[in-house]
Parts: sequence; C-alpha cells; structure tokens
Amino acid sequence: PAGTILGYPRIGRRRELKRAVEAHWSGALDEAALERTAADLRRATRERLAALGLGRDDSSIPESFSYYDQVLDAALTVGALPERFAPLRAADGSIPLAAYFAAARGDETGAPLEMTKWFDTNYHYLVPEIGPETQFSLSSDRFARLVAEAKADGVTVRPVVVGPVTLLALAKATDAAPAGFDPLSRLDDLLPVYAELLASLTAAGAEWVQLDEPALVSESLSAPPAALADAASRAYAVLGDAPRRPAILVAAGYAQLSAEAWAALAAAPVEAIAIDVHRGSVPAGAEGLEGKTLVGGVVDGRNIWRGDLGGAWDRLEELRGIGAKSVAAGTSTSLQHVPHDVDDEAGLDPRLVSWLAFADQKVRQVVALARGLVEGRDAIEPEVAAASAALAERRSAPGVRDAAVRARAAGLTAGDFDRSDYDARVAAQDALGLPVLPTTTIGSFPQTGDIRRARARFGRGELTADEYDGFLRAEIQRVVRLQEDLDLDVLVHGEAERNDMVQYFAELLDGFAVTQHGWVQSYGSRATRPSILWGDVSRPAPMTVAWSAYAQSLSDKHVKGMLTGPVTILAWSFVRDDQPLGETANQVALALRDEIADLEEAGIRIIQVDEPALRELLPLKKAAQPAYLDWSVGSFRLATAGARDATQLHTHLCYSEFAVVIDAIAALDADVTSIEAARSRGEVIADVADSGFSHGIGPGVYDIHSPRVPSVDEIGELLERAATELPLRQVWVNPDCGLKTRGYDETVASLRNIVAATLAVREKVGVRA
Ligand code: THG
Ligand code: ZN
Repeated sequence: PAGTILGYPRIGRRRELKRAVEAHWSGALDEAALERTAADLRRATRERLAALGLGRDDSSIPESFSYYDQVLDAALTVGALPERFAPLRAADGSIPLAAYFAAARGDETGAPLEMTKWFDTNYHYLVPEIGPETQFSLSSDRFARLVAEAKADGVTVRPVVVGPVTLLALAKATDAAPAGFDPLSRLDDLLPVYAELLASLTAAGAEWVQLDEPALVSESLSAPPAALADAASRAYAVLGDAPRRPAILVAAGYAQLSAEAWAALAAAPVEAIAIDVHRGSVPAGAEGLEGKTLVGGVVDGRNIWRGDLGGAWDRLEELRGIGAKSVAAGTSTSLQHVPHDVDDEAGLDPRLVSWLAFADQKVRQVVALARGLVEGRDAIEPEVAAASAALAERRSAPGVRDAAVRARAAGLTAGDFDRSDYDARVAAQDALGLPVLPTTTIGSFPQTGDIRRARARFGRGELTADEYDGFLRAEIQRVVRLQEDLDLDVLVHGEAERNDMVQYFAELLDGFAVTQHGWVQSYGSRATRPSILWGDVSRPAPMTVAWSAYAQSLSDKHVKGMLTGPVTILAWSFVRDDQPLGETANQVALALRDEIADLEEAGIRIIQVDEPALRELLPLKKAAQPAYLDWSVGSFRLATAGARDATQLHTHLCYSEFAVVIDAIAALDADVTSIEAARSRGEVIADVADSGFSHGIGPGVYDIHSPRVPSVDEIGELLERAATELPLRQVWVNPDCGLKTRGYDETVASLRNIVAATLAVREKVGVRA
C-alpha cells in the first residue's frame, strides 16, 4: 500500500475500553463480556480506518489494540512473566488475561511491573523483567486471534508487536539476575519465539507484521546505539530467515534512526522500514534498500497540528530519491499519542479546529499523500492547498502573536532569571518562624467523590457559581482545620478547585484551549486530556490568589501558595510548533511570575511551584539535551526570580532519581525541594549528602502511591538518618507526592504518624538543633 499509520488510539472515542476494563476489574463485567466489548471496539476502529481511506485488504490497517500496554503484550506473549506470577499460568503454561492484569496492576500474588515513560512521550509502559532464568516460549495466541478476528470481518490487518530488540532494551534485569546482567544478552534465546509468533500470524491470515523498534533511535537507553544496531542486525537476519513468516515492516519512529541502525535495517532481509522524517531528516541511500519499501513518517504522530501537507509531500519526494523499491506515506509514530477526532470538539473555536489534526484527520492526511504517490502531486492539490491556507491563516491569526507578550519577552535581561544569594534569602526567611524539621504536604488533598460530583454538577449548570464557590470554601476550611488538628507546620489549601494541575491553569490563561473528548492514554486505563497551547500566553487575571488568600485567612500558620511550573505546563499540553519551546516556556513563566507577585501582595509567604515533569521533555538525542536543560531550568527561574527574599519558594519533583536530577534541582535555585523517593528512601539522603546540595530538601518519607500507612517507627528511622547525615536546617518532612488519589482514612493516619515521628526525632536531636 502507498500509505499507512503506525498505530491508532485504542481507548475508544468515549473511553469505552477504560470503562469496560475498570468494570471488569471491579467484578462488574466478566471476562467474556470484556472480550466482546474489546472486539466491538476493534471492529469499530477497523471500519473507521477503512472509511477514512485505508485499504481493507492490503494490510494498511494496523491492529494496535492493547488491553493495557503494548510492551506488556509483547513481553507476556514471549513468556516473560515474572516468576512471582507463575502460579497464575494456565495448566498448559499459557498466560491468561487474569495473569496479564495481575502483572500490570499487582495483586496478592505479587507487586506489579514497574512503570516508566515510553521514550519522550507522555505514555507509560510496563518494564519487562528479564534474567538469565527467564524461559522464553510462545505463551499467548492473542495476536493471532486478533488477526483472525479481523479476517472474519473481511479485513486483512497488520498486527503491531514491539520488536525483540526494543523489548529487551527496555527491560530490566530480574532480582535473581547477577549484577551487571544485560537483558539484551538474551536476544539469541528470544528470537526463535518471535519466529514462532510470526508463523502463527501467517497461519491466522496476516500478510504483514509491524515490529516496533523505537529503541533504535534513542541515545538515552543503557545500551549504546551501536550495540542496539548490532542487535537489530542479528535479530532481523534471523527473523528475515524465519519460515512461514508475514512480510516484515520494522518501524523505528520517535526520532531519527542512528546511522548504524539505518545501515543495519537497510541491509536486513525485511520487506519494509518505517522511519520518522518528521523529527528526523531524510537519510542518504544505503546498501540493501533496492528491495525494500520505505514508509516515510512525514505526518507527526504525536502533536495535534494539521501541519504543512505540501512540506510532507516534498519529504516523500526526497525519500523517493534515495533508491528504495517504493515509498509509502506514514506517520512518524503510532497515533496513540493523540486524541481520536477533532470533529468531536463542538466547543472549540472553529478557527482553531481548522488548524488541528487529531488521529482521524491524520489518517486522512496519510491517505491523501498516498493518493498523491499513486496518482501524482496534482491529484492532491486541493488538500495541499487547504492545509497551506490553514497554516497561513494560523500564522497571522489574532492571539497567535500578541504584541505586548512579545515586547515583554524581548525586554528580558539576565538579571530577570536570578534571585539574590541563598544566604540572604535564608536570613530573610528566618522571620517565617519555622521549627526544625518542618512538616508539610505536597499540595493536594484527596479528591473525594463529593468534590468530583460538585464539579460535574457545576459543569452541567446544576450548581450556581456561588453555590460551587461556597462548596469549595467549605472544603478548604475543612482541609485547613484538619491540618491544624494534625499539627502540621506548613499548611496547604488542598486544591479542591483543580481538576488537573495543568488544565486548571490552561483554562485561566490566554493562549490555551481545552478539549471535551481529547483523551490520550497515559497508562493502562488512565488517560489525560492535554490542553492545547496555541497562542501567545498571558494572564488576564489572578488565578489562585482568591483561594490561597481565603485559606491563609483561616490559620495563623503559613499556607503555601500552589502553582504549576512552566516546564510541566508545557510537557503535559499539546504545544504550538511554530516557535522554539523555550520561547513558549518563558511566556508561561512570565504569567506565573505575575501570579507570584500577586500572591505576595495577598500576604502569602511560602509559594510552591511544582515541576513534576521537569525532565519529561528531555530529548532522546544527547546533542539536544544541554539546550533543553538550559531553557527548562531558565523558564523556572524566570517564573520564580521575582519573588522577595523573604518569600520562601518551594518546588516538587516526581518520579526522580535524585542522583540523576541533582544538577537540574540545584540550578532551579528553589529554597526548598520536595522529591518523590519511592524506591530507596534511605539512598536519597545519602545522595543529597554526597551532592553537597545545600538548599532545603524534603525527601518523601512515605510512598503515597500505595494505601499502606507508614508506621511512626519507620518514618522516625528515616528522619533520624536524614537528621544525622544532613545539616538539620536543610531537612523537611513530607509525603513523597500529592494526596489527590488517596482516601481520607489512610491520609489522616499517615500524616498523624509523620507528625508523631517528627516530634520524637526533634526531641532526640534537640541538642543539635
Ligand atoms: N496531569 C496531566 N498530565 C499528566 C499527569 C497529570 N501526565 C503525567 C502523569 N500525570 C500521568 N499520570 C496520570 C495519573 C492519573 C490519571 C492520568 C494520568 C488519571 N486520569 C483519570 C482517568 O483516566 O480516569 C481522568 C482524570 C480526569 O477526569 O481529569 O487518573 O497529573 N495533565
Ligand atoms: Zn509528585
């Protein structure tokens, strides 16, 4: 075929899969009913893709369904189920759906697989565990069943499977593995199982298979690019030789293939290679291409802009010149990173809609380009012209460029990015009167059903603005009282008014739009609705001041002002692609800077600017990383550097290995940083001590991601260790992340234990204080 997409959203246009899967987990939907719902969804997707113009019988429709995660699908298909779940295998050794979900979510059998970011996207995959003892064997017929299911409907799909190199490159060693064990060393043992899988797909009626190998573009994995390319060379020599296999498309999206991997794939006995020519450039010809189809990923699979169709065409033309047998149009990545359909967004400004392309619109673009490849460029002139006109209109539309915002950014000087010396700030902040080992929380309190219901009713017009406001004030009052009762030192207002820490600000800032149905899978059944940052950003009015000032009026203790930082706002939104990210980040930073000034004016003395996503946009390519760290850290400093010396600035980072982010944390120059330290609480303290980091630090004393209540003793032990290894004035006491997802029972019990442990440790080390 002349065009295809590398994958399609699987959660369903109205998140049908999420509902079905969660109903199954709760016991309300049995496995057979879940399977029927999933099959209906897959059928709807196939019909949709065919209606949009992909062929029913030429393998251009991918089958990229997953109940939870594509990496887990591949891992369990080849039998890499961690040993602790072995009792859940069926009598014949196969891995049933219940074991799949247990590995994904954990249960009484064992802890779940670890979850981590999929390349530089906001999708999270489950990390396979592979050791010398892992026995690979074909353990599921799910991929083959999906092929047969489509066949029965008259559609020849192309199953999408994470490839063997990427599967191993993303895996971690099992606990049983010896130190230094590299999962990639198991490649030769894994390949026969992939060969068997390929044969089963052929038997089910597949003519093509797509093996996803994005590891081949990354410079951020433990295996270096040359080792990955070498592994690809070996893997595809074996799989290309496998008997009864479908034609193989190796898909290496997400960035430019390394030169070594490009050479390896070009020489491999496979039929097609898909490359990202949206982020990457058109490569030079290579040996072995003459027998292959190149799928040119010219349509961006991970942003929502309609983009430049003429430019995409030009890149396909260039690609046609490098000596492949044929060239097809494609997406740069799976479309799983974008919402389903912009036509669902009745509430968006039609002008904005005309600039956007969600998954269905991107499929249409691919289909148009494919038609151009067959019929010639003239045949698609109307589509190209319409896209160009929309792009031109976008460039000059009001709001995309705001003269006042630009003038302010142009006038920035180096001094706008610096606060005064830390010592001067410490002296000025002495007036806050905080005890040693001050206790606090990260910011959010449990989002109860009551809060969600009130928000929904307000959204539907069933509550007036006054009623909703009254509800939120009562909630804030309750949360402040609770913290006073618990005797925490620095309070928060609890963030009941926020649906999401990014969307809340996006709704209040100019330059953003929010969608109604624009859900994108984050992990498993969970999704987010990223905001769309389309124009110059400014703040028409204060965003958080009224809530913070109200909360502060209720207590003699300090209540923290709570903001989301510029990097996180960008990382969790769809961001304009017509200027460098750093420029956009500085616009957001200036809006936050004004908010901080207004909070100070309102009497708020401690302000937290959260950056949980500080490292999330870190480029896969090493050469691009220093510039990223520069603008990301810079925008945080721009947001915060206007604060008075006496104002104590906090930040919070999630998912961070302290040792890895210490340089960035130090560069932020916040007065106090709280961090998630989930896995190795003690080690973080040692890391801080080793690093020489001198500002305030709150290494989370317990893991909020589990309902377990930490005991006074275990918190006390950690605190004592912190108080011994670090200067006492540096240490803060807090949970490791926001409490939004927790229930009140465990939250209250845990916080009570935190305070008790702190009091005990203060007494013990009192002499030193
Ligand atoms: N906000 C935004 N983006 C994010 C996060 C966030 N991206 C990264 C990280 N956090 C992802 N983690 C989660 C955790 C929970 C959920 C989604 C992403 C979640 N979502 C609800 C669901 O799918 O049912 C829907 C939430 C809603 O109704 O708004 O639970 O914190 N922007
Ligand atoms: Zn966190």
